Amino acid sequence: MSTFTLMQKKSLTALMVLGITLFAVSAMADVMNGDFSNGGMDWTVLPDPGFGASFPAAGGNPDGYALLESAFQNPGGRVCILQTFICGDPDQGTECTIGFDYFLTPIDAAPGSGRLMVVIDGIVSVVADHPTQGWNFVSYVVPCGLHTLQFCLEVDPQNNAWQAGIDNVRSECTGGVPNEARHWDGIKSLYR
Ligand SMILES: [Ca+2]
Repeated sequence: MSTFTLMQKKSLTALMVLGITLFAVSAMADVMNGDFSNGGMDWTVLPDPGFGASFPAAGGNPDGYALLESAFQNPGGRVCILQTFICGDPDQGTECTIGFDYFLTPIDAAPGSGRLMVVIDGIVSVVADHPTQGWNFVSYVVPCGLHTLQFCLEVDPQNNAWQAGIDNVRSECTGGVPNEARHWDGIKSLYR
């Protein structure tokens, strides 16, 4: 289960287009409440002391989002939000694309003392370890099927207050590479 390779893709709009293109063949399951329109429903919060998560109804991309925070004085550690979900049917699809929007902001912190991580089936990937501007997007490709997805804000000990935001968590199990993939550059322009 943990032997596959996580492939990080920075392709922004192309994957959104891919999702739209393949919607008809991948109607099964998905991340629940990935846009946080229902607060923290379907997400489990795992906070260390000095850390917390909340789900503001506004300020996301848009509306509700998950806000992970460390207190200024904290012993070091992390806060994670977690969800287990089924991305499509492993017999019908080859690739599950997991995408999300995020930001990472130092409130009062030493440079490099905080980082946002995504943990997919126990495999850790650092999403950001420096301040970001506005909302950013990233996606990962894993096999279709059952996955455990965590987002964690990890902060070094002592006087480091950071905030990280997560919104629009989504997954899509695709049945292979579509012909449209050859024309992503052309399609992409339609959505700009
Ligand atoms: Ca939202």
